[in-house]
Amino acid sequence: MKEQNGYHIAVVGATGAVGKQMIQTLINENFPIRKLTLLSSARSAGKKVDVDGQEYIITEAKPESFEGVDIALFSAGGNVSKELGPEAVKRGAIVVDNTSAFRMDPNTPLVVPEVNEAELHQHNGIIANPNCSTIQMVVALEPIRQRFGLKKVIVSTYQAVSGAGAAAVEELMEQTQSILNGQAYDPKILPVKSDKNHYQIAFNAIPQIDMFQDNGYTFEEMKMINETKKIMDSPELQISATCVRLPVAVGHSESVYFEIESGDISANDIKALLKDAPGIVLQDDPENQLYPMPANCVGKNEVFVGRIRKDLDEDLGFHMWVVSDNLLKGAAWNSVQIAESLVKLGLVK
Ligand code: NAP
Ligand code: 12T
Repeated sequence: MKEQNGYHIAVVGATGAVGKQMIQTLINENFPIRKLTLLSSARSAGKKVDVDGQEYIITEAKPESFEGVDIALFSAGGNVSKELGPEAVKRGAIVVDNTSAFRMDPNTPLVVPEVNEAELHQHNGIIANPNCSTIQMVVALEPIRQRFGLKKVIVSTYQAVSGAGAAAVEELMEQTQSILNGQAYDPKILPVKSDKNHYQIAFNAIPQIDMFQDNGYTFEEMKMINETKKIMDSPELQISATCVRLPVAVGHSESVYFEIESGDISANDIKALLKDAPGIVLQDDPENQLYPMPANCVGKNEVFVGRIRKDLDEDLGFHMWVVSDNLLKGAAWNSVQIAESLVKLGLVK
């Protein structure tokens, strides 16, 4: 990366699973960077990292870290965003926040550029990046909603451990090895590090992502429900979710049932629509066993859709399978895409 005219970018949580992908995505997308500031907690401060052949030193994130920063990409947990996000804004930066801290704040745009890029004009310094599972689902549903209307959605997810951070990926790897070697293991991270109990993830499926809420849904399920309504500006949408963790390192999969408002249409009509929709790759050819799988989506920015079928009983109902790299479109790429949109729309000073 050359010093050039461009923007001063800060990455908060630069040593994490998402932060590392943010740095890589900025480089891959050739984002115009004049200066790059890499921030973490005191634990990683002083650590050296290589970015495109240049050495950078990680520093501890503090209010003063944002002096002169144009765009700050936050991915260090909700508490860090709540504390330092406003400090960055105070110093003139635009914050793109990957945590759930501001997503449901009515004054904060919640943006997936393929769906609601224009919301960026309403920002007050902070723009929220939606939950990973929500992002890939709304990219696939929005073209359908626009053409046929959307009445109801029922989604079940099959989520990768990298969504829960670098330590969760390490736990899956080490636990798998221990089990194969016949050794004892002691789950410490999944399903949720701060919750009471921890369970085996290797060779298992855990129907808990994030903490349980009083209504019996997990917070991840409620994020999918509430964020989808906000992004699609559809408060009346009927939607429910079940979120499940699988022993997959990267790539979330989703089985999505949806009912359109009206239209005498076939599965082929949905396929034709999604084939040309922004950010989507259609992989749907049962005869040749073509369908999306996480292992084939790792490292790709797009949302992959397949297995599109009409429901056998409900005339307005359809099923589809949606897969994407949760660290890219689900997090780093969507954030960098928001930064690109901000530049394109002239919203960065
Ligand atoms: P991770 O691998 O555990 O990394 C956490 C990062 O945050 C590390 O860089 C860590 O730095 C930094 N950090 C922790 N406490 C900090 C503090 N007090 N001040 C400054 N930096 C601090 O986690 P991850 O998977 O990258 O996720 C990070 C956050 O992103 C999550 O908490 C979540 O809110 C959000 N996230 C969003 C999505 C989404 O759906 N869009 C997906 C995944 C994650 P050290 O190296 O110093 O510990
Ligand atoms: N706990 O919406 O554990 O910030 O996979 C995303 C993913 C929080 C979030 C996970 C999480 C978020 C997870």
